[in-house]
Order: sequence, then structure tokens, then C-alpha cells
Amino acid sequence: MGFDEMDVDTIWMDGEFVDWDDAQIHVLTHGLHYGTGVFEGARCYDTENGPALFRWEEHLERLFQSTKPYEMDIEYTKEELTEATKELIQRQELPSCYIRPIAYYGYNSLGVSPKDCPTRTAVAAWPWGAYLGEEALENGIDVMISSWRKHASSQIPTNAKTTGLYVNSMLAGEEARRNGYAEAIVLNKEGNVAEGPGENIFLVRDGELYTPGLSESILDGITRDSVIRIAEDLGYTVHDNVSISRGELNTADELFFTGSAAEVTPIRKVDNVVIGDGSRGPVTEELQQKFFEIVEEGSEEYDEWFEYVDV
Ligand code: PPE
Repeated sequence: MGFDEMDVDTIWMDGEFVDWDDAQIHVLTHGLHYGTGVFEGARCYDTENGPALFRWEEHLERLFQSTKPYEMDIEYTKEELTEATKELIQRQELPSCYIRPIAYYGYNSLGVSPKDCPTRTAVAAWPWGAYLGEEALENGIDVMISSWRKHASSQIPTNAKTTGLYVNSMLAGEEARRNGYAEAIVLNKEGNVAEGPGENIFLVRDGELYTPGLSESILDGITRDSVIRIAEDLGYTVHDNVSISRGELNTADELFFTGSAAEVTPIRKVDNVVIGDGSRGPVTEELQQKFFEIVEEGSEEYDEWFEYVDV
């Protein structure tokens, strides 16, 4: 669904709330030419205690961490960005939405060096349903191992959520969709499993969970972290610092993706190989149900994960 069909009218840009259609930038913006932006994707859930930003502090922290290799200075404090985001949600009356903060080198001069280009910051929010479709949450998706490899973190910091990184994600995702799959799995330079184009991946084997470690060229996903915590609280053993070979995907009992947009999405097939019995597995289902229960209720047990927005 395009933005034109959505009931949204305001974007926060560099300290001001502007009309959606006026949220424009110059075509010679540095970030457009060289991919020099960092961004976040978070969700606001309409919990039983009212709308709440899910793990907002962690998203903001990662946004600021992402600027470091690029020596970008966001001119706003975390508090200011939080206030702006809450007001953006209030103004648009969006009880549940996806939130996209972005900071990027703006307009002044071109040439790879961003010197003298200002750092611009914006926050947008819009309604966004299930990333890979409602049906995917229940039945799982078919994925393809991409022929594109993830950048090694010696080539580009993969733990920074940089706009330029996502051309790799786009290539992998579109290759998969062209071939009739819903999404891709991207291997790292060593040929081990890294992640999806916009998701982390988990494997279940003999009732234990495995997910690639941070040195496997992955984004340090916040949903990944949430699922690890939920799984451990439910009594599961989670191996979160491992390498997973391509072959291990085939023999997994269950596989699933996690992400702010993708939430917890089961994987039922990798290339032509059926995973488990080809449907959402029991461990995936338990974790997924618990995840949705937490975000729908605004659970007390995980109270520190919620930042409430008064509406
Ligand atoms: N890996 C990548 C490469 C990634 O982009 C995401 C989020 C994750 C893992 C999961 O991280 P987290 O959201 O913190 O659990 N991808 C975002 C962008 C999706 C998009 O299409 O844009 C997201 O989920 O918001």
C-alpha cells in the first residue's frame, strides 16, 4: 500500500513538524548519492495500556551507535527525538504504527567526503501491518538462499544500520521474489548463515535455539534480543554466538525470522528443502505467541520494554 492511500499527514524534520507533502530534500543531498544515512525501524503497539513504543530506548541507542563510523553528529538529543516521535504519533492519531527515524548527510557540496554537509534528521510514522503478510505469520514463508553474499564487517560495518547497506538487501530480496520466494537468506563472506535482508534468523534443533553471533556480519537485532530473552524466560537454551553452516538449515527442526517489521515469521522451506514438517513448528509458535501476547498486552513482566504515548 502506497503512502498516498494512508491516513498520514505529518513528518518531523530537523526540529519541525511539516506537512507530509512538504517533507522534501534537495536532489544533491549527500546521503542520496553515497548512501550516507543511518536509520531505525521500530514499532508502536496498541497495547491494553495504550499505545507504546516497543524497545524505543534500544532503537535510539542503536541509531546513535550507527552514526559513529560515519562521524555524523545528530543535532538532537535522545529526549528530543523521543518527544518528537510521541508528538508525531499523537498528531496523526496512530495507535499502532511503524516508526522510521533517519539521520543523513544533507545538502552542501558533493564529493565522497561529507565535510561541510550538515547532518539532517527526520522521523516518520505510518501504519504498517505484517511485513511478509498476515498469512506468513501463521503458515510461514518459502525462502531462497541468495546468490548475493553479505558484506563482511571489514568492508562495511554491518552492525550499523546504514542506508547504503540496503542495496545488498534489495538485491537479495528481489532475487528471491523474482524466483517465486517470499524472502532471502543471505550468507556471509565465509559462506555461513548471516541473516535475512531485513531480519535475523533463528534455528531450532532438538528443542534448543541457535542464532548467528554478532561476528557473522549481522545487525544486532533488537527483536533478536527480545526473542532470546523470551526464550530463556520460557526455559529454552539459546546459543546466540554460533556460526551456522548452510547445510544446517536443511536439517533444522524449525527456522524463523525476527525483526521489528517482520516480528516473528516462520520459515517453512529453504530453496527446495522442506523444513521440519513444512509448517510453523511448535517452538516457533510458542515464541511467536508469547511475543504477540507481550506486545498486545504491554506485559508487566517486560514493562521496561515499553515507552507509553499519551493519546
Ligand atoms: N537484520 C537486518 C539487515 C535488518 O534490516 C533488520 C531490521 C534486522 C536484522 C532485525 O533487527 P530489529 O528490527 O532490530 O529486530 N530491518 C528493518 C527494516 C525493514 C525494511 O524493510 O525497511 C526493520 O525490521 O525495521
